[in-house]
Parts: sequence; C-alpha cells; structure tokens
Amino acid sequence: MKMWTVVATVVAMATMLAAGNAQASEVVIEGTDQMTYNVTAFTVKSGETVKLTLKHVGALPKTVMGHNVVVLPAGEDVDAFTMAAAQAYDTEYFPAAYEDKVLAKTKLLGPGESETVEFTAPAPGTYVYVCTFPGHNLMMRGIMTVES
Ligand SMILES: [Cu+2]
Repeated sequence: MKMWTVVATVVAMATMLAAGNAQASEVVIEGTDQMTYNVTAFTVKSGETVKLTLKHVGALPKTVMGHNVVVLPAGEDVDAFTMAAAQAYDTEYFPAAYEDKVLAKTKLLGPGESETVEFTAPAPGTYVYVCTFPGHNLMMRGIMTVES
C-alpha cells in the first residue's frame, strides 16, 4: 500500500513537470548601441514560466552603454523607480530597496553578454519593463501583457 502511494506521487509529479514545460514562454530581447530594445511588447499567460533573455548586441563598453531589463510590478511609479536606479551606481543601477518588489531583473550587461532569468507570469494586466542605466529608460522601455 505504501509503495503504491509513492509510485502514484512520482507519476503525479512527472505529469506536473511535463505540464509546466508546456506552459513556458521564451522571450529574447536585444539591447543595442542605439539605446534601444528590439522588443518593446510581448504577451504571456498568467501562471506560466517566462524565460526572459537579454542580449547586449552592441560594441560600446558597459560603462557608457550598459543594459539590463527590469520588470516592474503593476502600478509601480516608473519615474520614481528609474530615478532611484540612476543613483544606484554601486549596485549597477539597481536600487536595493526594490530588490523584493520587481518581478524579474537581469544584471547590467556589456557588449556580447547575455543573461536569462526565469519568473512566473503574474496576474493578468500590463507590466512595464525598463533598462535602468541612467537616461536609458525613456527609450528602453516596453510593456509585458499578461493574459488570463
Ligand atoms: Cu540600457
């Protein structure tokens, strides 16, 4: 009896994992030397796993053209966040006070670098993502739409 319970649990877990893999979205965004993202909008489904990759495809050094991507919570004051970020020089323009608030973030990348982060798509709605390198957010900004 006990053995059967173990087997049933393993089968259930394997099924859940398979289902989880089916419900994943991969999003690849390129950051350029022209201070742009090549993807400024994407749509995912609530509850699915999102694999978000940022690739720095430029040649300018990180100190003058570093890029990251930070996905903000719904309703977050984007201007307040980016102003705090611009002053966070010691933490590569990510303000520590927001560490537990953001949905996802990459580190600051230089030319040729890329990073993939995973997160679970939140409740349906629209979410802003930005590059927090000083001055970049006005151009490097996009919208993640989460559908139910
Ligand atoms: Cu940038």
